[in-house]
Amino acid sequence: IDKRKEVELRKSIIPIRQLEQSVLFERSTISLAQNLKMSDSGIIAEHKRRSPSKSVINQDLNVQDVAAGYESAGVCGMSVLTDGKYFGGALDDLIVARASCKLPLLRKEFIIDTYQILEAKAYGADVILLIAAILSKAEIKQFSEFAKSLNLDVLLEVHNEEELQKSIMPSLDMLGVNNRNLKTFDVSLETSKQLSQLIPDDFVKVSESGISSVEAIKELQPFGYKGFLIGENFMKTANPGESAKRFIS
Ligand code: IGP
Repeated sequence: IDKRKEVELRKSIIPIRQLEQSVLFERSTISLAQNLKMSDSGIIAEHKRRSPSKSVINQDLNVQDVAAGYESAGVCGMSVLTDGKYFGGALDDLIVARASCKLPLLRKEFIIDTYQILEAKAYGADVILLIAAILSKAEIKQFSEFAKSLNLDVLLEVHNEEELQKSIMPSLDMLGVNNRNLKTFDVSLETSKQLSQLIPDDFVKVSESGISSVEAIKELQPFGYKGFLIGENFMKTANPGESAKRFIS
């Protein structure tokens, strides 16, 4: 099932009005960008059951335990994959995470419609991800301004200079550089290092994917990175919270 079809089906089941009337829609959001600015560790810890590159990572854990574990480890925020097809996630994972911790939550999703941003808010997210590789400049502008109007933070993800240049605009809070090449699935921290100088200082810089050691973080910090999005390295262990704790001094 493709994303467009999925979104249209969801809309037909839960209309926009209903999302807007949900309890969590009224909640005051927490800013991940602000958290990252004040933090030393900058860890954004992800819940991810599987991925296209790795297939199964961990199917045995409760989102509840993972969220509570990340929170007690002292991470800055949590990312929750809600895509089912490629990552085995669901919107309900977001609700469960919301009920289990007070961390700012990122809805990790392929956002192609404002409806998904309303859903993010209604299911307890504080932050949305926008992926430059799948959006036009006009869409990035429309979606990020819409998210800001709902008091959600926006993390914009890029893989290369071209995506970065088309994306820089004031309605973004954080710029994320994905170290994973979408075509080959190769990861290289060099991507973050090379693109860092092109990101204006008014955005919080986040390095995403393939981070598997504290040394990697130490290596990226001099390039201005404040946030580090880590999934697999924590999720492949039996206790992701404990694993995250080792990254925080
Ligand atoms: C986490 P890793 O290598 O630590 O598991 O990566 C995160 O960066 C990755 O899941 C991710 C992602 C995405 C997933 C980055 N951008 C976009 C889905 C969609």
